[in-house]
Amino acid sequence: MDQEDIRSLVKEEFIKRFRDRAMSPERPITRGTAENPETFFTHREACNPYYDAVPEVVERYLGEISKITGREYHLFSYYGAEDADRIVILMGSATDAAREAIDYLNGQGQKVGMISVHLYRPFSIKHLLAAVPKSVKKIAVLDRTKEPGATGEPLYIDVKDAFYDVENRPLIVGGRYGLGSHDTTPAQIISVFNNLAMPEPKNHFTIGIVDDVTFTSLPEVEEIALGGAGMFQAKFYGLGADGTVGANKNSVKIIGDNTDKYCQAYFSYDSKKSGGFTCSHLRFGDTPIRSTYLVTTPNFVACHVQAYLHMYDVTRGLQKNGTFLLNTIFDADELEKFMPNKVKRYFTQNNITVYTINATKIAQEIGLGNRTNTILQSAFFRITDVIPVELAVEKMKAAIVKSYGSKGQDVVDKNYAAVDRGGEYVQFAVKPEWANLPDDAEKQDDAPAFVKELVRPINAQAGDLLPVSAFAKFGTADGSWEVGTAAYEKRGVEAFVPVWNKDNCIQCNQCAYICPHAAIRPFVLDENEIKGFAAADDTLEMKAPAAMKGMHFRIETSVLDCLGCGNCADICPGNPKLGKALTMAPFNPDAPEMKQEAKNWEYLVKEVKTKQHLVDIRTNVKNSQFATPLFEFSGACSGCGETPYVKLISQLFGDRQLVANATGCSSIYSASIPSTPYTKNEKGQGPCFNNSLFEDFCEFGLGMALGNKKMKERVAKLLQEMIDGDKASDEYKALAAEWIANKDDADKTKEIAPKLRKCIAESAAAGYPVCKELQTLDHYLVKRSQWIIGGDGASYDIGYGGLDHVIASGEDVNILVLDTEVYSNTGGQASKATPLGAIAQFAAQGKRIRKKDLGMIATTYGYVYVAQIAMGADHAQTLKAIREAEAWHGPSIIIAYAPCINHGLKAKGGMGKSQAEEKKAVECGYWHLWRYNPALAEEGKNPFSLDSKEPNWENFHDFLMGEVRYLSVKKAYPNEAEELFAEAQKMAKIRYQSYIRKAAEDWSQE
Ligand SMILES: Cc1ncc(C[n+]2csc(CCOP(=O)(O)OP(=O)(O)O)c2C)c(N)n1
Ligand code: SF4
Ligand code: SF4
Ligand code: SF4
Repeated sequence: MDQEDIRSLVKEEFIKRFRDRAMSPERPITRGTAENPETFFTHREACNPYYDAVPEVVERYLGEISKITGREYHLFSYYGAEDADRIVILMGSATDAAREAIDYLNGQGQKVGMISVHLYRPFSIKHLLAAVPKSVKKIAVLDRTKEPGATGEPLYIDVKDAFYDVENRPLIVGGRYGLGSHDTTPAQIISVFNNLAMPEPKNHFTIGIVDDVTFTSLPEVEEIALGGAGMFQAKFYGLGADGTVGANKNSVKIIGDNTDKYCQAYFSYDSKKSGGFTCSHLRFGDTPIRSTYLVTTPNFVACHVQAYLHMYDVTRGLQKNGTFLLNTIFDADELEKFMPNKVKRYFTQNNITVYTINATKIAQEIGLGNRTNTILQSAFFRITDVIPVELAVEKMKAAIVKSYGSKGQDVVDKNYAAVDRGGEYVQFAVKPEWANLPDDAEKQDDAPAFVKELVRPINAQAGDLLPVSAFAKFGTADGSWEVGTAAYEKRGVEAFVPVWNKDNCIQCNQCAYICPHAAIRPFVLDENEIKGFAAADDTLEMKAPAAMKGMHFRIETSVLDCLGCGNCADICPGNPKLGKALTMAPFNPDAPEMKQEAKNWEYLVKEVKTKQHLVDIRTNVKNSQFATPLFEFSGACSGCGETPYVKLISQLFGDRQLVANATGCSSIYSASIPSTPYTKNEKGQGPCFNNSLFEDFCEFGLGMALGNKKMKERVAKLLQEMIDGDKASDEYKALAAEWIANKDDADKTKEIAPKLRKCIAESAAAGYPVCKELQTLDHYLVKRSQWIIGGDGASYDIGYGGLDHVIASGEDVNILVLDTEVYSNTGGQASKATPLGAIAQFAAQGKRIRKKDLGMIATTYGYVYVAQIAMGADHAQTLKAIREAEAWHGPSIIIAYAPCINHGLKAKGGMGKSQAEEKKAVECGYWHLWRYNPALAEEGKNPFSLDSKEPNWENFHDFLMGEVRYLSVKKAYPNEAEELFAEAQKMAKIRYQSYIRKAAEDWSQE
């Protein structure tokens, strides 16, 4: 419909009436009144006539729209057989899947139909009853929601109510579908009609899942290829950021723009921020495409990553006589050896034509590095012939000029070559003898059942096949998930890994300190442990710290968990004469030396005990890294600036840490099923994480802290009862008194807790009731470290009211603000932390107002510990701030600068320079390091200390030009950009001056 058509439906008079009701001092009214009990109810009912009128009005306008468009719309639209005996009632996108199912069943002589609901509230019983054919005997109402404890879901209850007074009313059942965007296919709708055909259809059913616990699910029906004649369906499996998705978007555009074909594309991803799994679902057809679900029965599958043959069920649903394209570095013989039996069997049984291409090699030959996408796109067009090859080639080349023209002819030519060489695919012979191959034996390892039965199938993209019992079995019904599952992923997706040269290593542990993925660590082996270690000769003898003198030191990388960012090698100081101790080398998981590294890692994490108890891990950066990270291998982007902070906190306080996390990148990389990077130490202790909402994370954490405080008070009360009673020994009474006196001291409680636990257990066993109760509460004995973690969007904007409330509460909580200066998780929208001049979404012309100084606001309370940090700029200041914040027995807030992929680091190595970028940010005055420690005020000292040096302002502009978020302002708005940058620098200076003034305050007279 165009604007004029819409205008013809709108009466100016009504718009005027609406506008006349707007607030205006020219004709004032009062709204938002407080209303007392005697009037509210009566007054509330006065609006009824307006609601009552809505259905008729909407129906009338839908009629008008139908006249204009030729498409018929009603409040309740009927589709299907006029004399249907069974119908479904539902609303939204699944109606299209239902339409396909209905056409299919009616084509087979059944009589089925559907009511799609267009106006849900007000719900017009009259219109519904009029829409249902009189022939209908049975109805299934489908709701895309779950209302635990209700007698049924909302639409189902409405429909039942609608038929309450109807004579000979149909039998009505209800069911749930598609929760959490679970795909709803025609096969699932067919199962609903099958259910209705039963003499006693199941009520309160589910579709699309297997519920083998409460048996709600309907029997599955095999997916059928629907969607009309001539429909071409394709699936492309790729690796996050490998260009597969971009190439497919381009293919759809080419086909859509240059033919009469209808096109559809949908791209699905896992929760990894990069290097994850992608699957592109494409449909092309000669008739409109109504398939509102993923491609389940492709004619064509392209697998761009050969390892996926083993990891995912890439042939699932591939139609008989379909086509499969594989990017592989293997020749036919090698591939035959590599290919799983299951895949071979499928190819033979279903007469699949298989092609292979070595796009990896071709890309390298052309000089495109690992960019295989254009080669594979070209191969797709050539193999499938969806449109004439010449046209496809012409259009792909035109798109290349558009995308890369500005980068020079050389880049254009390389991509042209990629298009031309897409024809270098060969057919791979499928052998008849594969038809009955047995499945390959499953690889055995010592992973726990939770990982084998739940985590791995989900990682293998087969989570939709798991039955309800798989979840129920492991006690996940309340939403809890086992910690430490990320360690079993061993993704091996990076192109480069660091290689350690012991001769150049000065044992500073900085590599481990800054690694965003906890993939590189120092290991300290004693005489026993070194004996079984394969790389024993490749270790260094330790000279310091004293407690480790004579032991053996090794820096080891988990090559299968590293994301190849390069930050470790970048910051490694190495030996001043000999050079760096870490260099990045190409990674091939099948190379013997890499396999050995993986084995070394295995040995070191399993057989070598932590030595962290030998030193005080809080004293300095080096010592901190002897502590085992209790946050490892998260799904964050390679080189993420946020995760090193999260990891460090887990090392320092993880054994007694609680985390209340805001929604954002940190909640996604910290807790996306099935991957949990938070893990536990040798004693089974570790951070306990929970995520509430984007907007209430601080209140959520405060709630945890208050609950914890209450329980500690209860413990203290019970211990006092023990002291006052006559059942415990004097020794135990003394211990209890010591705990009460020190219950907020982390170190002391850690020391007392084991002794006290023993005493409580003994007394409980002796039947002392107070101790029996104490025993249930003894996990509160060690002082907990309460962390509240969120991004700048959560902290500066959406959750700011709560943050302010929580720091004002005076309670002992630690807030970590991961400041990426944008809403990173949703693609980089501007927040109040976005600095003036930066381009972000919603600030497309560069932000025009300055960044909020959240830290300075927090200092105004006086009793809040505040720090601004940037790990890459000052390792020691970061450690000190985190340590002080945690030690402060009141609220603390740490604002941590975190480079992010949304910044577009221009430096060679991109996010591999995220730590270096933090350094530059501080050196040029873009970011400042400071701490406000209220403990100092109590001693009559200035609580504010400015930790970063006088910036080198001349580098400010260069710093901005090193990031796309600023550089693109210059490109888009050349006239205004310099002015904006100058203003940005001015704002940074104003900020800096405010810190200088604060640092100079005299507190001696306070
Ligand atoms: C009330 C609400 N609005 C929007 C969202 C969608 N959302 C989820 S995370 C996020 C951005 C988070 O940004 P930030 O707090 O800066 O954290 P980051 O991702 O940068 O770590 C948004 C907008 C939401 N979850 N809740
Ligand atoms: S390359 Fe990056 S992810 Fe790999 S060990 Fe180094 S810092 Fe960690
Ligand atoms: S950063 Fe370099 S020198 Fe320091 S411990 Fe790591 S490898 Fe050794
Ligand atoms: S903060 Fe940025 S770099 Fe880190 S995971 Fe999120 S998007 Fe990636």
